[in-house]
Parts: sequence; structure tokens; C-alpha cells
Amino acid sequence: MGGGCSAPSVSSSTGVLPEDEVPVFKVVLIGDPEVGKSSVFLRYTKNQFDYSYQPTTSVNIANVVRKVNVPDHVVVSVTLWDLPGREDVDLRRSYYKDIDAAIVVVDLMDKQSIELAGSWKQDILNNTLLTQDVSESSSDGKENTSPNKARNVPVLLLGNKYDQILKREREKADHEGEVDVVKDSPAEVQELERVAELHGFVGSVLVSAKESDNSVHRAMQSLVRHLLERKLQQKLAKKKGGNKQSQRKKRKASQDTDSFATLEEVGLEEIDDLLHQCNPPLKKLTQCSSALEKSLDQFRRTCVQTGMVTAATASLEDCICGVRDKLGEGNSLEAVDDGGFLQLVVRGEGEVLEEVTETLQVFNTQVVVSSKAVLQHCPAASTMLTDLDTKVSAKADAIWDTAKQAGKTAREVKQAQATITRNRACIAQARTGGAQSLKTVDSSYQKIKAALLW
Ligand SMILES: Nc1nc2c(ncn2[C@@H]2O[C@H](COP(=O)(O)OP(=O)(O)OP(=O)(O)O)[C@@H](O)[C@H]2O)c(=O)[nH]1
Ligand SMILES: [Mg+2]
Repeated sequence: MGGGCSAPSVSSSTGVLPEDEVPVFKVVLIGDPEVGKSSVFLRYTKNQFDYSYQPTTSVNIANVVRKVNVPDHVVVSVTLWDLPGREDVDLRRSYYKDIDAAIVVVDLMDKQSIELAGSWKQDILNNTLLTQDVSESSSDGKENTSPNKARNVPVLLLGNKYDQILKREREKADHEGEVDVVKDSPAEVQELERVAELHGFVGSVLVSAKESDNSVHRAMQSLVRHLLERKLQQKLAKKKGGNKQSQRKKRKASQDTDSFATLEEVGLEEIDDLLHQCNPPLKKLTQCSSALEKSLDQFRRTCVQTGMVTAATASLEDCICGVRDKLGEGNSLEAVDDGGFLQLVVRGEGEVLEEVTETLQVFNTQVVVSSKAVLQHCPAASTMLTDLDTKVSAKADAIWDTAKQAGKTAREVKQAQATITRNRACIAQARTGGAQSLKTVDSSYQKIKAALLW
């Protein structure tokens, strides 16, 4: 199952992400009620299916970490949002904030849902224009406020319940006694392809959330591969374009994105108190993760600049081996324990090249410092956030009572719920980033030890 139609095309990779970077993609599932969004969500996140229908009343969010080949193995984190089919446009718009992609789900057995797919895509277009982050700089250093940025959000069309189409076709063939007759694809499948082309979807895929046939998984993988390809191409374009002035501006832009955004308040005191308490550990996790990523990147770039390695995509082991190869007669490279991480030190009497000293200095002052900060702060910050998040979740469950006492309207409560959902997604994302940073530090430690063994 999951055949036919066109998946998003993935060209061959033109660049490679730093090995320690885990790209995070936010993807929303949208579409008419009862088409199977929650079922697709459940299949992808837990590989399960539920026959009963429970309309989704508030958004479901899950983080899934997967491996994708682009063409090397890349680990990506997908934050999937399952939105209610019946939702007020203001709330929907808030869920669209900072999305990387959207999936419009339709029920192949429901012709109307296929016909309405275009209006769901338009909904993304209209509402991402208002919410898309416009802080990113274009290569000329100007702020990119162009509507094209929002238009760029890839939207995939997912024809769900394909099992029912196949069942119907099988029954029809049995009834008519047809044997091995080559027929056109079912009308619904042709309609899906037509709608996808007409409205500029990035592709259309046939899936069944009911069957455990991997069709949902394959559709998601192809979308994620497509997103990765875009990210790689954007990185490459950024690297290529740019004079010194635009680079300065870019640096400033990246410093700006580092500046920590606090959680949004919801307007209910006891919940806001908890959210305020979340800000310091959230900031710590975000800053530690970002500093680690930058230091590794800086070390890699220094290795290229000082001639330790030639490829900008060299791994950490390649960099360390490159340094060791340039040590000169009579010298050796040693890893010395330093607060849970390792300093790299040259031992011996031989002369040491300036380039080697410079490279090791970047390692010892940047990579070591940021790695130690991750080890020191991330576990505690993450535990603190987990505890606070549990409290926020409990408060969110009782929000109608709290809000009633505070004299809030139903609309205000719904908005508060949406804000809590967004805040909790930020918390989940920071915790995933923190856990990933700890893994990176651990694997860097192992890699350094391994590189120095040879
Ligand atoms: N046969 C079949 N049934 C499906 C499939 N996917 C979902 N269903 C059924 O369709 C019904 C609706 O599925 P949901 O996933 O709850 O639909 P939804 O789009 O999330 O609905 P809302 O939350 O109201 O927007 C449920 O009874 C599911 O069991 C599928 O691939 N095949
Ligand atoms: Mg649902």
C-alpha cells in the first residue's frame, strides 16, 4: 500500500550537516474532521491504530526521532502536531507558528474531503503569512519579509483510508469475475493527483493508517527527506553567498536568534507563576545546546582554515587525527581528563606549528568549555523542567475551573489552552535538545579517545 501518486521529490544531497546537529522539524496534520489525522498521528508516533472515532478537541503533539538517509545517516527530530478538524481559525493560526511543513489529510472514500484539500492548503498560506518568523536574513542582509517565505512551506497531500478503496476494488473485481484485467487507477486516486497538481502540493501519497504496511511511515520519511534536502541546500546557499558585510549581518542575526525568548503568559496567575519558573532552566538548556553546537562548528571551521583537514564536512575524529598528523617529530597528542571532558595537550620536545597551537586553543577554550557546561547544567535543568511541565499539565487539565473563578470567557480559555500547548512544545523541544547535547558530549568523548588510540 502507499503506492501510486507522487511523493515529494528528493534530489541527491549537495552538502552535509555537521554530524552533531539534529535538525528539528515541526509538521502539522490538518484536514476535515474524521478523515484520519489522529490515526495517521497514532500510526506514525506509536505504530498503533484505533477503530473508534474520538473527535480531537485539543491539539496532540509528539516528538519522534528518526534516521533518514540523505545520503548518509542523519538523525532528525520531528515534532508532529495533530490538529482538531473542527477548530476556530484564530487557534489554528497560532498552531501554524514556525511550521516547517504541513500535511493535508483527506479521506479517499469521501470525495468532498479531496475537493476541499485546496482550501486547507490555502489556509496554511493565508495564516503562515501572519505568523512566520521573519527574522531570518536573506543573503544580501535584508530582512526577509517576503510572502514567498510563507509560500515556501511544503504541503503534502495524504490520501488516507486507501485500504477501503482496495477492498472495494477487490470486491468489484470478484463480483464482475475479472481476471488480470489491467484497469485505470480508481477515480479517487486520479482525483487526488489532479488536486495535488492543481493546488501546488509538494506531492500526494496513498496511505492507510489502519494497515501496518508502513505506508504512513514511508510518506513521512519522504517528507522529512525533502525537508532535510531543503535545509542542506539553504545552508549551502548561505555559505556560498555573502560578502563580509552580509556575513557580519548574518552573525548579528544569529546572535539575535540566540537571544532567549521567554514562554508566553496565559493570563492566569497560577499557571503564569509556573511558566515563569520554567524560563531559567529553559534558557540554560537552550544556551548550553546552542553553545555546544557552535563550538563544534567553530572547531571544524578552524581545522579547515589551519589546514588540519581539507573537507568542511570532516568529522570530529578526522579533525583530531588531522591535528595529530601535523604535530611534528618528537611530539604526541594526549587527552587529559578535565571535569568530565577532555583537554587536548601536546607532549614532547619537538617544535609545534603555530596552526596546531591555534587549533588546539579553539578546542580547549570552546569545545571543552561548552561540553563541560552541558554536563554540568543540562541534567538538572531538564529534571527541573520535567517537574514543572508535569505541574503545568495538571493545571491545564483543571483550567476550566481556574478560568471560571478568574472570570474568563470560553474563548479566552481556549486561547489560554493553545498558549499552554505552545509553551509545552517549547519545553519538550528544549528537553530533546538538552538530551541530544548530552549524547553529543558523550559521543565526542568516545570519539576523541578512539581517535587517539590509533
Ligand atoms: N478503514 C480505515 N479507517 C480509518 C483509517 N484512518 C482512520 N480511520 C477511522 O476513521 C475515523 C476517524 O479517524 P480520526 O483519526 O479520529 O479522524 P480525525 O481526522 O483525527 O478527526 P477529527 O479529530 O475530528 O478532526 C476513526 O474511526 C478511525 O478508526 C484508515 O486508514 N482506514
Ligand atoms: Mg483527530
